[in-house]
Amino acid sequence: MTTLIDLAGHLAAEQTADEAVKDVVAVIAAACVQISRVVASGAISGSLGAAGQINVQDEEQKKLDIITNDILREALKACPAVAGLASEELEAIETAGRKGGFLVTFDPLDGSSNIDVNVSVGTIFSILPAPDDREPNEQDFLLPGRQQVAAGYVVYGPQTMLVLTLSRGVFGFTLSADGTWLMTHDAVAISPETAEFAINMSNQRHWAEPVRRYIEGCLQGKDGPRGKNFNMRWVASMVADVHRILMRGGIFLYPWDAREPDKPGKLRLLYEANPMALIVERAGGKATDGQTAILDLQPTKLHQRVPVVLGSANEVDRVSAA
Ligand code: AHM
Ligand code: MG
Repeated sequence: MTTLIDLAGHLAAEQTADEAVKDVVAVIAAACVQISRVVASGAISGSLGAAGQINVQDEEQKKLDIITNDILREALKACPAVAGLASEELEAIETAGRKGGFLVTFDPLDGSSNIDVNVSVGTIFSILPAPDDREPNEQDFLLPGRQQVAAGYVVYGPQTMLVLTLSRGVFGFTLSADGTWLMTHDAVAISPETAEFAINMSNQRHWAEPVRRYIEGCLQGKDGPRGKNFNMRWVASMVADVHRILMRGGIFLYPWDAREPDKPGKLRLLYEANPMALIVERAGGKATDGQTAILDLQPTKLHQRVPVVLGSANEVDRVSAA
Protein backbone atom coordinates (compact mmCIF):
# COMPACT_ATOMS: atom_id res chain seq x y z
CA MET A 1 0.00 0.00 0.00
CA THR A 2 1.33 3.46 -0.89
CA THR A 3 1.86 5.89 1.97
CA LEU A 4 -0.50 8.85 1.77
CA ILE A 5 0.76 12.35 2.51
CA ASP A 6 -1.00 13.98 5.46
CA LEU A 7 -2.37 17.52 5.71
CA ALA A 8 0.69 18.77 7.64
CA GLY A 9 2.96 17.41 4.88
CA HIS A 10 0.82 19.01 2.18
CA LEU A 11 0.82 22.39 3.95
CA ALA A 12 4.58 22.24 4.44
CA ALA A 13 5.07 21.54 0.72
CA GLU A 14 2.81 24.43 -0.42
CA GLN A 15 5.55 26.98 -0.94
CA THR A 16 3.36 29.65 -2.54
CA ALA A 17 1.05 29.98 0.48
CA ASP A 18 1.64 32.26 3.46
CA GLU A 19 2.84 30.37 6.56
CA ALA A 20 0.24 32.05 8.76
CA VAL A 21 -2.59 30.99 6.41
CA LYS A 22 -1.39 27.42 6.81
CA ASP A 23 -1.69 27.82 10.60
CA VAL A 24 -5.30 28.97 10.21
CA VAL A 25 -6.08 26.01 7.93
CA ALA A 26 -4.50 23.61 10.41
CA VAL A 27 -6.57 25.06 13.27
CA ILE A 28 -9.81 24.76 11.25
CA ALA A 29 -8.94 21.20 10.21
CA ALA A 30 -8.30 20.22 13.85
CA ALA A 31 -11.59 21.80 14.96
CA CYS A 32 -13.38 19.84 12.25
CA VAL A 33 -11.95 16.57 13.62
CA GLN A 34 -13.64 17.50 16.90
CA ILE A 35 -16.86 18.42 15.03
CA SER A 36 -16.83 15.09 13.18
CA ARG A 37 -16.75 13.28 16.53
CA VAL A 38 -19.70 15.23 17.93
CA VAL A 39 -21.68 14.78 14.71
CA ALA A 40 -20.89 11.05 14.66
CA SER A 41 -21.97 10.54 18.26
CA GLY A 42 -25.47 11.88 17.45
CA ALA A 43 -28.15 10.74 19.84
CA ILE A 44 -25.60 9.01 22.14
CA SER A 45 -24.28 12.38 23.31
CA GLY A 46 -27.75 13.92 23.32
CA SER A 47 -26.66 16.48 20.72
CA LEU A 48 -29.49 16.02 18.18
CA GLY A 49 -32.65 18.10 18.04
CA ALA A 50 -33.61 21.73 18.29
CA ALA A 51 -31.89 24.18 20.60
CA GLY A 52 -35.08 26.18 21.07
CA GLN A 53 -33.77 29.45 19.68
CA ILE A 54 -33.83 31.34 16.38
CA ASN A 55 -30.61 32.57 14.72
CA VAL A 56 -29.89 35.79 12.79
CA GLN A 57 -31.20 34.07 9.62
CA ASP A 58 -34.63 33.63 11.27
CA GLU A 59 -34.01 29.87 11.26
CA GLU A 60 -34.46 27.53 14.18
CA GLN A 61 -31.05 26.56 15.55
CA LYS A 62 -30.23 22.92 16.18
CA LYS A 63 -28.17 21.97 19.21
CA LEU A 64 -25.40 20.91 16.83
CA ASP A 65 -25.42 24.31 15.10
CA ILE A 66 -24.49 25.87 18.43
CA ILE A 67 -22.01 23.19 19.57
CA THR A 68 -20.12 23.24 16.26
CA ASN A 69 -20.16 27.05 16.12
CA ASP A 70 -18.59 27.17 19.58
CA ILE A 71 -15.89 24.64 18.65
CA LEU A 72 -14.77 26.69 15.65
CA ARG A 73 -15.11 30.03 17.38
CA GLU A 74 -12.96 28.99 20.37
CA ALA A 75 -10.32 27.36 18.16
CA LEU A 76 -10.06 30.38 15.85
CA LYS A 77 -9.92 32.94 18.64
CA ALA A 78 -7.00 31.03 20.16
CA CYS A 79 -5.10 31.08 16.85
CA PRO A 80 -2.55 33.95 16.76
CA ALA A 81 -3.04 34.39 13.00
CA VAL A 82 -6.80 35.11 13.28
CA ALA A 83 -7.97 38.70 13.80
CA GLY A 84 -11.71 38.16 13.47
CA LEU A 85 -14.50 35.80 12.52
CA ALA A 86 -18.03 35.77 11.18
CA SER A 87 -20.42 32.82 11.28
CA GLU A 88 -23.83 31.90 9.92
CA GLU A 89 -24.84 31.39 13.56
CA LEU A 90 -23.62 34.75 14.90
CA GLU A 91 -25.39 38.02 14.22
CA ALA A 92 -22.24 40.15 14.40
CA ILE A 93 -18.55 39.67 13.69
CA GLU A 94 -16.24 38.81 16.59
CA THR A 95 -12.70 40.10 16.89
CA ALA A 96 -9.77 38.47 18.64
CA GLY A 97 -8.05 41.70 19.81
CA ARG A 98 -5.33 41.47 17.14
CA LYS A 99 -4.11 43.42 14.10
CA GLY A 100 -3.05 41.82 10.81
CA GLY A 101 -3.39 38.16 9.99
CA PHE A 102 -6.67 36.83 8.69
CA LEU A 103 -10.45 36.89 8.93
CA VAL A 104 -12.41 33.65 8.82
CA THR A 105 -16.05 33.29 7.78
CA PHE A 106 -17.79 29.96 8.24
CA ASP A 107 -20.99 27.96 8.27
CA PRO A 108 -20.20 25.56 11.13
CA LEU A 109 -22.79 22.94 10.18
CA ASP A 110 -24.41 23.30 6.79
CA GLY A 111 -27.43 21.22 5.83
CA SER A 112 -29.48 21.71 8.99
CA SER A 113 -32.44 19.68 7.73
CA ASN A 114 -30.18 16.61 7.49
CA ILE A 115 -28.69 16.69 10.99
CA ASP A 116 -31.38 14.71 12.80
CA VAL A 117 -31.88 12.14 10.01
CA ASN A 118 -28.26 10.98 9.74
CA VAL A 119 -27.65 12.32 6.24
CA SER A 120 -24.42 14.12 5.24
CA VAL A 121 -23.80 17.60 6.62
CA GLY A 122 -20.71 19.81 6.44
CA THR A 123 -18.62 22.78 7.53
CA ILE A 124 -17.73 25.53 5.03
CA PHE A 125 -14.98 28.13 5.56
CA SER A 126 -13.37 31.08 3.85
CA ILE A 127 -10.14 32.87 4.83
CA LEU A 128 -9.66 36.57 3.97
CA PRO A 129 -6.85 39.06 4.65
CA ALA A 130 -7.32 41.31 7.72
CA PRO A 131 -6.19 44.96 7.91
CA ASP A 132 -2.58 45.29 9.13
CA ASP A 133 -2.86 48.49 11.14
CA ARG A 134 -5.94 48.00 13.33
CA GLU A 135 -8.48 45.50 14.61
CA PRO A 136 -11.03 44.52 11.96
CA ASN A 137 -14.58 45.82 11.72
CA GLU A 138 -17.58 44.45 9.82
CA GLN A 139 -16.71 46.40 6.68
CA ASP A 140 -13.38 44.56 6.46
CA PHE A 141 -15.22 41.28 5.89
CA LEU A 142 -17.04 42.63 2.82
CA LEU A 143 -14.36 41.62 0.31
CA PRO A 144 -15.08 40.11 -3.11
CA GLY A 145 -14.48 36.34 -3.15
CA ARG A 146 -11.42 36.72 -5.39
CA GLN A 147 -9.58 38.08 -2.37
CA GLN A 148 -9.98 34.84 -0.42
CA VAL A 149 -6.55 33.46 0.49
CA ALA A 150 -7.94 29.96 1.10
CA ALA A 151 -11.28 28.18 1.26
CA GLY A 152 -12.54 24.72 2.04
CA TYR A 153 -15.22 22.49 3.38
CA VAL A 154 -15.52 19.32 5.40
CA VAL A 155 -18.22 16.81 4.54
CA TYR A 156 -19.32 14.50 7.37
CA GLY A 157 -20.52 11.59 5.25
CA PRO A 158 -19.74 7.88 4.99
CA GLN A 159 -16.18 9.20 5.12
CA THR A 160 -15.27 12.54 6.64
CA MET A 161 -13.40 14.53 3.99
CA LEU A 162 -11.69 17.91 3.91
CA VAL A 163 -11.56 19.64 0.53
CA LEU A 164 -9.15 22.54 0.41
CA THR A 165 -7.82 25.18 -1.92
CA LEU A 166 -4.88 27.20 -0.70
CA SER A 167 -2.90 29.13 -3.30
CA ARG A 168 -3.63 26.77 -6.20
CA GLY A 169 -5.43 23.53 -7.01
CA VAL A 170 -8.02 21.60 -5.03
CA PHE A 171 -7.01 18.73 -2.77
CA GLY A 172 -9.12 16.22 -0.83
CA PHE A 173 -8.14 14.62 2.50
CA THR A 174 -9.93 11.73 4.16
CA LEU A 175 -10.03 11.54 7.96
CA SER A 176 -8.35 8.35 9.17
CA ALA A 177 -9.45 6.36 12.22
CA ASP A 178 -6.59 7.89 14.25
CA GLY A 179 -7.74 11.44 13.45
CA THR A 180 -5.22 12.30 10.71
CA TRP A 181 -6.19 13.97 7.42
CA LEU A 182 -4.65 11.90 4.61
CA MET A 183 -4.56 13.19 1.03
CA THR A 184 -6.71 10.87 -1.05
CA HIS A 185 -7.68 13.25 -3.89
CA ASP A 186 -4.95 15.13 -5.73
CA ALA A 187 -5.71 17.96 -8.19
CA VAL A 188 -9.50 17.59 -8.19
CA ALA A 189 -11.01 18.67 -11.54
CA ILE A 190 -14.64 19.16 -12.62
CA SER A 191 -15.45 17.90 -16.10
CA PRO A 192 -16.88 20.69 -18.31
CA GLU A 193 -19.75 18.52 -19.56
CA THR A 194 -22.34 16.73 -17.45
CA ALA A 195 -25.77 15.14 -17.56
CA GLU A 196 -26.58 15.57 -13.87
CA PHE A 197 -28.25 18.52 -12.12
CA ALA A 198 -29.04 19.34 -8.48
CA ILE A 199 -31.91 21.68 -7.65
CA ASN A 200 -34.84 21.67 -5.22
CA MET A 201 -37.53 20.80 -7.81
CA SER A 202 -40.34 21.52 -5.35
CA ASN A 203 -39.69 25.24 -5.91
CA GLN A 204 -40.17 24.98 -9.68
CA ARG A 205 -43.34 27.08 -9.77
CA HIS A 206 -41.49 29.94 -8.07
CA TRP A 207 -38.44 30.12 -10.37
CA ALA A 208 -37.64 32.88 -12.85
CA GLU A 209 -38.10 32.10 -16.56
CA PRO A 210 -34.43 31.40 -17.50
CA VAL A 211 -34.05 28.74 -14.78
CA ARG A 212 -37.38 27.16 -15.76
CA ARG A 213 -36.25 27.05 -19.41
CA TYR A 214 -32.90 25.52 -18.54
CA ILE A 215 -34.35 22.77 -16.31
CA GLU A 216 -37.20 22.10 -18.76
CA GLY A 217 -34.56 21.47 -21.45
CA CYS A 218 -32.83 18.94 -19.17
CA LEU A 219 -36.12 17.21 -18.27
CA GLN A 220 -37.02 16.64 -21.92
CA GLY A 221 -34.08 14.24 -22.17
CA LYS A 222 -32.69 12.89 -25.40
CA ASP A 223 -35.73 13.82 -27.47
CA GLY A 224 -35.53 17.45 -26.29
CA PRO A 225 -33.23 20.35 -27.19
CA ARG A 226 -30.29 18.92 -25.20
CA GLY A 227 -30.33 15.57 -27.00
CA LYS A 228 -29.37 13.59 -23.89
CA ASN A 229 -31.00 12.24 -20.75
CA PHE A 230 -30.28 14.01 -17.46
CA ASN A 231 -30.20 12.60 -13.96
CA MET A 232 -31.19 14.58 -10.85
CA ARG A 233 -29.81 14.48 -7.28
CA TRP A 234 -30.64 16.71 -4.30
CA VAL A 235 -29.20 15.91 -0.88
CA ALA A 236 -30.21 19.35 0.50
CA SER A 237 -26.78 19.77 2.09
CA MET A 238 -24.85 22.16 -0.14
CA VAL A 239 -21.59 20.56 0.97
CA ALA A 240 -22.71 17.08 -0.13
CA ASP A 241 -24.26 18.31 -3.38
CA VAL A 242 -21.14 20.33 -4.31
CA HIS A 243 -18.85 17.49 -3.23
CA ARG A 244 -20.60 15.12 -5.63
CA ILE A 245 -20.05 17.64 -8.43
CA LEU A 246 -16.34 17.87 -7.62
CA MET A 247 -16.09 14.09 -7.72
CA ARG A 248 -18.15 13.38 -10.87
CA GLY A 249 -19.31 16.62 -12.52
CA GLY A 250 -22.75 18.16 -12.48
CA ILE A 251 -24.50 21.47 -11.94
CA PHE A 252 -25.92 22.81 -8.67
CA LEU A 253 -28.54 25.57 -8.61
CA TYR A 254 -30.10 27.46 -5.73
CA PRO A 255 -31.74 30.24 -7.74
CA TRP A 256 -33.73 33.30 -6.78
CA ASP A 257 -37.37 32.37 -6.42
CA ALA A 258 -40.62 34.28 -5.96
CA ARG A 259 -41.44 32.93 -2.48
CA GLU A 260 -39.41 35.72 -0.91
CA PRO A 261 -38.96 38.20 -3.77
CA ASP A 262 -36.87 40.56 -1.66
CA LYS A 263 -34.27 37.92 -0.87
CA PRO A 264 -31.93 37.22 -3.77
CA GLY A 265 -31.59 33.54 -2.89
CA LYS A 266 -31.28 31.18 0.07
CA LEU A 267 -27.54 30.71 0.30
CA ARG A 268 -25.19 33.20 1.91
CA LEU A 269 -22.42 34.91 -0.07
CA LEU A 270 -19.62 35.20 2.49
CA TYR A 271 -19.56 31.74 4.05
CA GLU A 272 -21.36 29.49 1.55
CA ALA A 273 -21.23 30.83 -2.04
CA ASN A 274 -17.76 32.46 -2.01
CA PRO A 275 -15.76 29.54 -0.58
CA MET A 276 -17.58 27.04 -2.79
CA ALA A 277 -17.08 29.31 -5.84
CA LEU A 278 -13.31 29.51 -5.21
CA ILE A 279 -13.06 25.73 -4.90
CA VAL A 280 -15.17 25.17 -8.02
CA GLU A 281 -13.21 27.69 -10.14
CA ARG A 282 -9.88 26.26 -8.95
CA ALA A 283 -11.17 22.83 -10.04
CA GLY A 284 -11.91 24.19 -13.53
CA GLY A 285 -15.65 24.73 -13.05
CA LYS A 286 -17.68 27.93 -12.94
CA ALA A 287 -19.82 29.61 -10.28
CA THR A 288 -22.21 32.49 -10.98
CA ASP A 289 -25.31 34.16 -9.60
CA GLY A 290 -26.94 33.29 -12.93
CA GLN A 291 -24.93 35.95 -14.82
CA THR A 292 -21.95 37.29 -12.90
CA ALA A 293 -19.11 35.24 -11.39
CA ILE A 294 -19.81 34.88 -7.66
CA LEU A 295 -16.17 35.75 -6.92
CA ASP A 296 -16.57 39.17 -8.59
CA LEU A 297 -19.56 40.27 -6.52
CA GLN A 298 -18.96 43.11 -4.08
CA PRO A 299 -20.57 42.09 -0.77
CA THR A 300 -22.67 44.77 0.91
CA LYS A 301 -23.85 42.90 4.01
CA LEU A 302 -22.40 40.25 6.31
CA HIS A 303 -25.29 37.81 5.93
CA GLN A 304 -26.06 38.72 2.31
CA ARG A 305 -27.85 36.05 0.28
CA VAL A 306 -27.15 35.28 -3.35
CA PRO A 307 -28.49 33.00 -6.10
CA VAL A 308 -25.98 30.23 -6.85
CA VAL A 309 -25.32 28.33 -10.09
CA LEU A 310 -22.10 26.30 -10.02
CA GLY A 311 -20.36 23.23 -11.41
CA SER A 312 -19.46 21.97 -14.89
CA ALA A 313 -18.42 25.03 -16.92
CA ASN A 314 -20.47 24.40 -20.07
CA GLU A 315 -23.70 23.86 -18.13
CA VAL A 316 -23.18 27.00 -16.01
CA ASP A 317 -22.71 28.93 -19.28
CA ARG A 318 -25.99 27.50 -20.59
CA VAL A 319 -27.88 28.83 -17.58
CA SER A 320 -26.41 32.32 -18.18
CA ALA A 321 -27.55 32.12 -21.80
CA ALA A 322 -31.02 30.65 -21.10
P1 AHM B 1 -28.52 25.87 6.27
O1 AHM B 1 -27.26 26.68 6.21
O2 AHM B 1 -29.53 26.46 7.21
O3 AHM B 1 -28.27 24.43 6.50
O4 AHM B 1 -29.22 26.04 4.81
C1 AHM B 1 -28.47 25.83 3.66
C2 AHM B 1 -28.90 24.54 3.00
C3 AHM B 1 -27.92 24.13 1.94
O5 AHM B 1 -26.99 23.23 2.46
C4 AHM B 1 -28.80 23.44 0.92
O6 AHM B 1 -28.30 23.58 -0.37
C5 AHM B 1 -30.11 24.15 1.08
O7 AHM B 1 -30.11 24.77 2.34
C6 AHM B 1 -31.26 23.18 1.04
O8 AHM B 1 -32.43 23.89 0.90
P2 AHM B 1 -33.88 23.18 0.74
O9 AHM B 1 -34.40 23.05 2.12
O10 AHM B 1 -34.65 24.13 -0.12
O11 AHM B 1 -33.70 21.84 0.07
MG1 MG C 1 -25.56 26.77 5.51
